[in-house]
Amino acid sequence: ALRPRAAVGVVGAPFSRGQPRGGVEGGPDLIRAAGLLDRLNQQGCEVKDYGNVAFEDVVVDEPIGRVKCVRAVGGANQRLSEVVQAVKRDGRTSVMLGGDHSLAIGSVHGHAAAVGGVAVVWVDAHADVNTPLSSHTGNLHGQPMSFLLHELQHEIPVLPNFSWIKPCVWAKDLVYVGLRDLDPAEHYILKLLGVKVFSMTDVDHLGVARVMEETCEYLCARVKKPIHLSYDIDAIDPSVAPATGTPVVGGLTYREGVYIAEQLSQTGLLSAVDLVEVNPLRGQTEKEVQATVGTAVDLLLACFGRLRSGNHPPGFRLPESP
Ligand code: NNH
Ligand code: MN
Ligand code: MN
Ligand code: MN
Repeated sequence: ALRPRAAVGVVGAPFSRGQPRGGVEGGPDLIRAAGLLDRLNQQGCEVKDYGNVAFEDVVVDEPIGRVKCVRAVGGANQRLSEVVQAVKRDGRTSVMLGGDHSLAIGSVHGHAAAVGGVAVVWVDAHADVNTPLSSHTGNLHGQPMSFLLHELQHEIPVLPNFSWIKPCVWAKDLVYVGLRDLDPAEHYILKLLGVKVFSMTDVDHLGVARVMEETCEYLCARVKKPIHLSYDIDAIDPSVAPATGTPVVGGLTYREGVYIAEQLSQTGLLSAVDLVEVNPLRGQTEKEVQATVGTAVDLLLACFGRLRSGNHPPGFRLPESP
């Protein structure tokens, strides 16, 4: 049987203004240099590189309340949303390489704008659902879900360069996996909205297999919406993926992290993926950086059908005996 090759569109988003630590803008080129595109091609994907999004520099960007770099983050995400929409209109699964997690605003927005409603699986140590008013750090990478959720719109103040954003995710279409560092306001919001959460405690209690079974059942039970996977590398334990801005102990193992990607790939509904917060300047050694980047690549390969039990291409033939 001729299975159509999975079409993938890679978008680099070298942007770091959603948080204070420089270096995360080096993520996209580093993940490409580790061979992501060749390896996706080798495993049967048809890959197009859309290059790195050119973000305008915003020179004057005074904080608004506590929130930092509002205009830069708003403008960058507006551009990113346009590019992700183009990738989806080209009929490809979008792969957005960050950059910090504030970029999920544009990535999810663009995905939803192109395909209609989406479901979101957010794999992260953090919930990133602070509102601009609840955030204590003022970092927008801790807030992207608040701009995307319909149910939170009455909590969102008017911000410069944010007026283009349309909320596009319903709380019932969101699942978190890997949480272990929530702010009180975030915990309150997730309880209030009844969001499905699999914290690290749930991973310990149920095991990752049950967590993913329940995640896929939950998302596939109703109308099957295309899935947007937003993968923050800090979901993975810092012993495996140390080169990231806000490492939190007690994270997913490499195997749990890959299993999550494998299972979401098996749903056939993965329509966009973000891989964010790889920061080469946060590794203590070159080895730590390479371990983090290698993990990021393996997570992405698993998203596109790579199985640890092995794969072979559709018309594979053994060499003929002479
Ligand atoms: N909750 C904190 C904040 O809002 C930390 C967010 N940091 C992250 N998120 N790395 O993934 O600033
Ligand atoms: Mn995050
Ligand atoms: Mn995080
Ligand atoms: Mn806080």
